Amino acid sequence: MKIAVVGATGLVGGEMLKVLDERNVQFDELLLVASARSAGKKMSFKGKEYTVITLEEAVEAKPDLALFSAGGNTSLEWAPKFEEIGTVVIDNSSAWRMNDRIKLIVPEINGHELKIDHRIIANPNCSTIQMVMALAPLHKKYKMQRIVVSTYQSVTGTGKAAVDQLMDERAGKEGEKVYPHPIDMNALPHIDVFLENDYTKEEMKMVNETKKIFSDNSIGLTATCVRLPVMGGHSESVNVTFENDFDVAEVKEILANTPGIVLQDDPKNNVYPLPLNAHGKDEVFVGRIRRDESAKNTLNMWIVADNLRKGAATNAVQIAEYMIEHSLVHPYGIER
Ligand code: A2P
Ligand code: 11C
Repeated sequence: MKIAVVGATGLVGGEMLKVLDERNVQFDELLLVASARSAGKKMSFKGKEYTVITLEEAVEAKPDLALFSAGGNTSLEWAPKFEEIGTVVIDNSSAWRMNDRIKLIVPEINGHELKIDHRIIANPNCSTIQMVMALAPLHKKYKMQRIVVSTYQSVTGTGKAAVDQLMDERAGKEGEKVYPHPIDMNALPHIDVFLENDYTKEEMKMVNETKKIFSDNSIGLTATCVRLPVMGGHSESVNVTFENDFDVAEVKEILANTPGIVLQDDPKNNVYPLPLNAHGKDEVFVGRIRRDESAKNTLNMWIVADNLRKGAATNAVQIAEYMIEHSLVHPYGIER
């Protein structure tokens, strides 16, 4: 088994390496891939030194599995080249998510959709993953009709350059600006680009990806996505209306018993999910669970997760594990 991490020098790529190590994913060979700018650079994994290679070199090396997190354009151009040589590509960018022939997977929810002929698999957007993780068990029981979500997103979602902008602003230093406004001491209601309908692409990712993951176009969803000077993870205020009524105590019990979810809901003792506490963790944290007293069958909750972990690297590695466990990767390939 030969695994490539494309974007290995980036924030998500670095987290993918950590998660591969922590979960002790078994492979014989590892390829660390980045742009030509980084080719030749040395990186270490499990005490062994690796030289960063280019995408051209990685295709030559014919990996069995490639975890991509090097931006949408890189994925659009290069995922098909790997697909052609039989590599299973798990892509963290938005490039392939809404393509009809590509599966969009959160293993706990729709891993069963993965089949042997799937070569490019899309990892959903981080803010979508954490929300659907918390909603899936409730949807099963009460059936969701409409979701209103507002996000409070970490700068790590934009990548290394954004973390640098925040730190430079804090230190009073000049530097590269990736946001159109200062981010420190600020809140930007603008994540990814604006679209024709005046929503941002991030907001529409939440709408469209949620429907695709649940295979249900009838779910109504509206989102406002906001960037904050936060590092540990994304937070979300979610207001969800169900077809059937619920009992708040039962909602808490369902969430507490769902693998991958941690219930943190003890307001009297100031216990609720926080990005500082979610940082570096794989779980999705849920709290502030309340009935919306202004609408029928409607619930409010607060969902926090490390966007680089379950929102990106952990979910991608879980997809890889699922594909390996279910013999959906050809380690020694047909026609390779
Ligand atoms: P590099 O470090 O060589 O620029 P982040 O989101 O944290 O900024 O990381 C982006 C990742 O994607 C980095 O590993 C970066 O490599 C990689 N990357 C960006 N553009 C390309 C490209 N054209 N080809 C390959 N890798 C790329
Ligand atoms: C953010 N959610 O926090 C974005 C990052 O579509 O994969 C991931 C962008 C994407 O800015």
